[in-house]
Amino acid sequence: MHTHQSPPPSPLPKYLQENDLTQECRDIISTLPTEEGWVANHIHLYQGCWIIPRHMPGVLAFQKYFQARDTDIILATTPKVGTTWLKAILFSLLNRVHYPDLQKHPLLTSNPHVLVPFLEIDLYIENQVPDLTSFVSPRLFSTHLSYNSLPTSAKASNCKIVYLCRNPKDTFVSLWHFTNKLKLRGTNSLEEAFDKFCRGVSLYGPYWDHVLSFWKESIENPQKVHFLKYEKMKEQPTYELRKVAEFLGCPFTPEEEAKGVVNDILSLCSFDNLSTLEVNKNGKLSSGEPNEAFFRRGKVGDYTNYLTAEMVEKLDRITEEKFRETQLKF
Ligand code: PAP
Repeated sequence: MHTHQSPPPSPLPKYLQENDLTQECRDIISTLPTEEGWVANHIHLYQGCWIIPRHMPGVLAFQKYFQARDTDIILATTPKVGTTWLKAILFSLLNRVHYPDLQKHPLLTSNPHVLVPFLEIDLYIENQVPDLTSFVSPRLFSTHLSYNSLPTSAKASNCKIVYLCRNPKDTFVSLWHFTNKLKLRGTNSLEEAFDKFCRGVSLYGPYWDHVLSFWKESIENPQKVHFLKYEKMKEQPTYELRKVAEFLGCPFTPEEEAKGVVNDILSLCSFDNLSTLEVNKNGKLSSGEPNEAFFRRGKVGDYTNYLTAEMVEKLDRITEEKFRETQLKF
């Protein structure tokens, strides 16, 4: 007689599971500086970037096996700077010919993270050598790795990188909320999280090193890296979107301008539209994060509701010091 017993349900959502780590990963991790994590138990400093154990196999495989094509487009961000928004915008921009009917657009039924997967967090975690044949040119991917940690082929090829950043105060507040939402028990105190962020110990941080790595490349190689700010996207969305389209070699035609395609894309991808869709209110990513966790307020300056004057001053001071050699201002 067969008794079919299903395995007991895993108590942990997938984004917290670490049991798939290879011995190679465990060996590398055991040599790395370690701190207490924001959601996972631990976070490790790998090649100057703080990474959680679950992402390590994906990071290693991405670095080892990814072969960039000259036509590839990579959205690079540090977490909580508007990645989800830019994924939606880039997907709509690049696929606008395929989906002229906005009532039937894939963004209405799929979260942007599904349409534009992370290389190291989605594709190369699922499979050491993922099958990318379903991606047609131009392939659109995303990454949270800093410029210095990208695979050689991504740096050496002519693939294009759109980099999005956001002021560190809103980024921190957004990260604090997000990680508290993902934690199964308790919350990170604002003060402790703030201390970690200021010391650079945040997901894919230090925040400032991440921004600087892409900023430097965007100055030296503006054909390769297009540097964007969340605040400017909010302030002048049509101007910024036209610039991105030009950078990616797909500028809006006069006919498209006349038809209002620029504004159509921006409306489709707006916070109000995306955050109220059924898929984003109740859906989940395959890794277990609820889609609604990626849509909180979507505003500039929300930090004023959370940070004390001392915290603001401290973060401003660090930012000024770190970005002294640049024209970067927030
Ligand atoms: P990720 O890096 O983990 O993918 P990411 O999308 O960068 O996260 O961060 C989410 C932030 O972008 C949230 O900011 P908040 O906490 O300050 O509110 C989220 O609200 C905001 N966001 C998501 N979608 C949009 C959108 N369409 N327009 C503007 N902001 C958005």
